[in-house]
Amino acid sequence: MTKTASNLQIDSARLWGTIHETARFGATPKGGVRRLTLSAEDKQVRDWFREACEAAGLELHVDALGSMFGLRRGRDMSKPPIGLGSHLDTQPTGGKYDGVLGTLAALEVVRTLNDAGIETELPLCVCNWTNEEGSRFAPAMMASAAHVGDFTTADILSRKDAEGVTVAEALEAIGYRGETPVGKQKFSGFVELHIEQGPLLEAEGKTIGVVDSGQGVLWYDGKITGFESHAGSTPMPLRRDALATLSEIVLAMESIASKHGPNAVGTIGEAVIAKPSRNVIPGEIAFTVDCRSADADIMDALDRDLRASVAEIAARRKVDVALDLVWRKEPTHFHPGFVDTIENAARTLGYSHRRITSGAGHDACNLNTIMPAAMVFVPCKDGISHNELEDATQADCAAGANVLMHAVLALAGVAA
Ligand code: HGY
Ligand code: MN
Ligand code: MN
Repeated sequence: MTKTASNLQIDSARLWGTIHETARFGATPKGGVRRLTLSAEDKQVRDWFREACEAAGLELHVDALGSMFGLRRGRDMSKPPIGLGSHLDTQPTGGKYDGVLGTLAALEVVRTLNDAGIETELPLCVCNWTNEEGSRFAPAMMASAAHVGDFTTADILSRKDAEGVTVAEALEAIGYRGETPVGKQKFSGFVELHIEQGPLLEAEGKTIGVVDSGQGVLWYDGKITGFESHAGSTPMPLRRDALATLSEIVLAMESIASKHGPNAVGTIGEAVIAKPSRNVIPGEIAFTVDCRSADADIMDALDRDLRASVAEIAARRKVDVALDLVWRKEPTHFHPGFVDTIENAARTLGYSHRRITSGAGHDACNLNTIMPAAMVFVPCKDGISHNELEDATQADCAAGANVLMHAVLALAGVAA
């Protein structure tokens, strides 16, 4: 029986089931998911996703960076598809919903349209983008960045993880170095569903976030070179202590971000002492910096202030600090027409909603640089994400998937 599109609802239990079925790939004792990109666990979920897409009648292809595309034919195949999806890789302390909700909701939309016998005017393309998280290989949103031309495929294939494994080797190891050239899959636009990863929707009791913008991102690689020496016999004034230096830089980052707040954040998330020993003053440390703001001028100010602070600390402590900007992603302003379409879907479906800026980066932010794109948010418990406690409700996940489906139907059109 062909239901009319207007009263269509996704199958909430089926979506919820897929989220929890795939959470076993990389499940952690604390209830999280550790599924680093291109790992054995990522292969498990990719294999599952491939099978599910093909069972839903999608024509699946994989590009040279492992991104997966499942095409659902439309009546008018002369036009590029509307893309929907997200990512299936997680952080080391990841949860069940970050990226997963958007990717599996895209599959659920297709399953629902199949069940209802609905053909869209434009084709649809369900996507799983490789390495959105940027934890194992930098930068984050790596594959969608290459898709829009911010990086060459060769550059990305040569990126190495902490063990020196390249992206190319990792792709081959799991059998996902595809044939399709990166960027060959064209789109008429892209819509991504994601958990908010922040506290606003829950705090305001809103079910849907209509995402109209996203913060810009600055990523730096840092290296501090001090001087190893004896922890017992080196007088304090003579030390060139790399860890004490980093400690000052961490606190400087915190005060710089607070100074430019509330529209600025700064984090030092990684620090590795080169040759650690309890009774040696640390001489060499590698560290990373992540700064963000929705305002490009504030991003420039964060960069200026951080560099000035690092120079002052280094000079005073007689150490060398190298700070290399390895990635700059400008703030995102999503396509107004797509944003309105999402807002209309939320309103028509009767869900409470508000406009919202994304604090996190997403593949849709990259895609928006070459095509119309926008996002749908749903709340997550206490705004927690990138933490094994990450949680969301079945009702909110279903609401987000319904808004995604009706926005996509409005954008792709329903064949007469
Ligand atoms: O870093 C981010 O914003 C995303 O979670 N990869
Ligand atoms: Mn994500
Ligand atoms: Mn994430």
